[in-house]
Parts: sequence; structure tokens; C-alpha cells
Amino acid sequence: MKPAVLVSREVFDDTLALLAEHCAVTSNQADVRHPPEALAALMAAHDGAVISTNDRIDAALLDRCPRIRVISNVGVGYNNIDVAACTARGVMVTNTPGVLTDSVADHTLGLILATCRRLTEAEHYLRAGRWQANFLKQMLGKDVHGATLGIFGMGRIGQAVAKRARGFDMTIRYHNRQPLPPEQAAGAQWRDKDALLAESDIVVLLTPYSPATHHMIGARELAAMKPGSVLINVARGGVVDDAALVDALRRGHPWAAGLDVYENEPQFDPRLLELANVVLTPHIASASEPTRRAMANTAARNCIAALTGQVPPHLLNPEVREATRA
Ligand code: 8YV
Repeated sequence: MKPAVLVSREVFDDTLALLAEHCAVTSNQADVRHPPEALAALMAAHDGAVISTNDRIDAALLDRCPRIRVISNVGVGYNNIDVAACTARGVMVTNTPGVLTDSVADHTLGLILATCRRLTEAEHYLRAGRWQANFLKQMLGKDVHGATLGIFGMGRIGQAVAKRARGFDMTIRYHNRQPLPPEQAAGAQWRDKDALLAESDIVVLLTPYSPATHHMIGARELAAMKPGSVLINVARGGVVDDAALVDALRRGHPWAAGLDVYENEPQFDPRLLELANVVLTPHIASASEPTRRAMANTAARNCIAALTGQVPPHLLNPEVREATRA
């Protein structure tokens, strides 16, 4: 009998076809968001689940689903999953690194440009019929070329952002817990957190969310940013204290922000909407059609591998598989 797989949200038809080669699939092409209770009830009848980063997997839910052997996340960030609770129950966890790196880096550059050159504010001005004349000091922004870029989280995506930034003649600094080997840093210099905030014209956040990075950027850090600088958050809601950011943006320090992620998504601090010096996108950094397809198909392959005795390509808790084999 084929293993049973729940796909919690809408995916591409070819993702379902791929899964159906090996599994009996329960899909959700109507894309109804299952509340936690309903998700647990559904998952209880399946061997594997392909889930979205909006689905929360915790110990209480897992205890209701003893049949589940793999949780396959459609996304690289997996702070929605209690991996330790999965490991303790022998449940494999997988994610989709790599396939979204370039799309997220592209979007990051888009947010940098839009924020520094006030693109969305300028478009609103034009659409509102307020463009009556051309004048020298119209919509003055910040230059992107030649700026000092400070990247928090110089992993795959950070390095892809740095590669693009070099094309804009930017000076690149970064902060990771440990400095990278020189060949990976490719000329970018490591700074401690405070030095990076103080030196950068553009600060980009790409740090994964965890209790350790909760409110990593709060009132103190915002105040420590260079005058006239810009903050870009494509990491996760919760890495920035959004309330502190609103207060700081109201004072014009930082000068502006570009945000793709928020605390309590899809809710967000409504005061952000009152600010002209912020560019807002709804968590779409990975949302090019080929990339979202590659993410869903990678998740499907991870799930199939886990349920057919293979090692999933992106297994986050290999100790589960080792325990099964022992
Ligand atoms: C989202 C992301 O997951 O991969 C991640 O960690 O944050 C995004 O790509 C995307 O919204 C898919 O649900």
C-alpha cells in the first residue's frame, strides 16, 4: 500500500503528480487554511505531511499524530517546527534550502532599491495626481551604488546578496557568529554587531529566527544605526521589534525601511501603513513562479524519500534515521 501524505496547502499540479507516483495524496488545492485542531486531525490519518511555513508543528500536535513519519516544510526557514519534539518522536523533518537563494537575493536588492530611491512612495504620489511639476529636490533618495552594505546572516542568501551588491560597487561588511573562511567571504569583512550597525548605510537582515534572535534589532540597535541609513528585513518576523521600528521610523532614524516579514504575519503593526518611509511587501521574497515550484517539488521529493526508505536530500534531524536503522 502507498504511504499516505497530507499536503496542507495548495501546490502546483506537477508537485501533486510527483507525490502521487509514490503516495496516496490528500491535497488542499482550495487552499483553505487549516486551524491547528483541524490540521492535527488530518495529519493523524497520514504517514507524511508536506506543510507550509505558516503551519505550526509542536509537541501537542505531534502527540495526536503517532502515524506521522516525516514533516516536509515548503520553505528554508523552519522555526514553525519544533524539531526537537519531532526528533524525540522519531519524526523526520526536512526543508528546501538552495532553490530559493537567488530569488530571495533578487527581492532583497529590489527592496534596497525601492527603499533607497523611494519607488513606492513616488508611485503613490504620481497615482494620487500630485505630480504638478518637476523640480530639483523632488523625491530625493539615497544612492545604492557605492553604499556600505551590512549583512546580518552571511549564509547562502547573504552571499548571493553580496554578489549582487558588488555589481553596485558597494562595500560589503557582515556579521555571523563566526567569520567565514576568506574564499566564502569574497572580500566582505566581518564586523561585530554594533560596528556593523554603526558603519552600514544599508543594513540587511537574513538571520534565521530563533529564541536567540528574537528582537535582535530593537530600540537600542535602531538607535545605533548610522544616521541616514536604511534597514531591510527579509529574515523573519520577530527578528526585529516592529513596535520599536515604527517609533524609530517616525523619528527618521533609520531614514527608511524595506520589509518583507513581520511579527504575527499576516497581521502586522497597522502604524506601518501611516509611514511614507517604509516599503512593504507581503512575505514574497521567494515568490517567483519557478522558485515556488522548485520549493514545492523539493519538499515533495524530501517527503517521498523519507517514506520510501531513502535519505531525504534535506533532512534536518539525521539522528532520527540513524535511530531507525540501528
Ligand atoms: C516562505 C520563507 O516559506 O523559505 C522560507 O523560509 O520564508 C519563504 O520562502 C514562503 O512563504 C513559502 O510558504
